[in-house]
Amino acid sequence: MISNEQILEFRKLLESSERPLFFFDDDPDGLCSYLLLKRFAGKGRGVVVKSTPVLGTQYLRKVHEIRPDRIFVLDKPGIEQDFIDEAGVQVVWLDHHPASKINGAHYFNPLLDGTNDNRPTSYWAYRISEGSLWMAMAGCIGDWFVPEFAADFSKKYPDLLPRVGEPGFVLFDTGVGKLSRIISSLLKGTTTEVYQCISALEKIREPEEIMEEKTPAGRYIMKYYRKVNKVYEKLLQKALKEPCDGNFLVFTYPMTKISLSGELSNELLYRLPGNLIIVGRIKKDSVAFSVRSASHIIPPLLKEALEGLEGYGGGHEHACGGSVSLRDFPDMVGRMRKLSGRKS
Ligand SMILES: [Mn+2]
Repeated sequence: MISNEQILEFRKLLESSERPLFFFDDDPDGLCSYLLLKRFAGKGRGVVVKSTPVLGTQYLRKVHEIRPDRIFVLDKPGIEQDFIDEAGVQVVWLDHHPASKINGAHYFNPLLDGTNDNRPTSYWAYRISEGSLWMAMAGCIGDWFVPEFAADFSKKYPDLLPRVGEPGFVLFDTGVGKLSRIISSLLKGTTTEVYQCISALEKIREPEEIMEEKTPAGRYIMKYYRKVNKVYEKLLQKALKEPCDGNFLVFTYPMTKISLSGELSNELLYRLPGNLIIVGRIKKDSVAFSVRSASHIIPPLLKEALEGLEGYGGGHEHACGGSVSLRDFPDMVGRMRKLSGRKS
């Protein structure tokens, strides 16, 4: 876990920064963490790190342009050592992915103490900021996690969460789950679109502005969500018709402008329980994929399935992602099927 002392320490690091720069992951957990911490700090710039799990040296350009006095990295599974060495200012890293070895960063990760506490980044950002409950809730449920403050949330917003339940139920069958999926949709699109959506989201004080389209920012967000959701629904309906034997489901779709693999695999896992789910987005010569399973610890399986193949992957126990060459994708799927103890 991250101790109370560390929470206070993080707060001080935020308060004593004049020009904080936040790099964050492109999902609701990453985005909500950023919004909570930025609102707490009352200043700062945010840069969304898309399409790579590791914050690399290509982002130093942003550091040189924005000239921060401290860098905060939120919900990214990795940072390149060269990025830290060349950033020129202190790097503070808040994350909950398997802990990595890194030098020179001020590293906050609940897994560092050897426990299996992998509560989401937005959970810790909420503890640090004591900010909006709804934003913390949307971030946590986006990462398939129901925090202990869900009960408070349900009391405050009964329409958005009539009762506390399983993560899948909350994410796909309640209002706050929809709110989280709306926030997720804002990160799909071109860089310009994404930053316009984020700045609209920064104006929101209460969820009803979005859910009931009560303010211009809320209407803007809903309009964007509906556009993304149209593409998503089409893919979901197709995936649900895919033959599956109750154990293993593979669904691939051609490169669209937006990646929806993470969201699709989550919903398929919920709608078709018991399956190991692989969703792949076919690019020119590679496949970007998501793997989900409620009953398997995925990272070791995935590591073995990728051995000798041209690809990489990793993530959480029950949710992983990665990329593999188009040529090797069928091999990887075949091995996953075998390794997961399923019929081949
Ligand atoms: Mn996360």
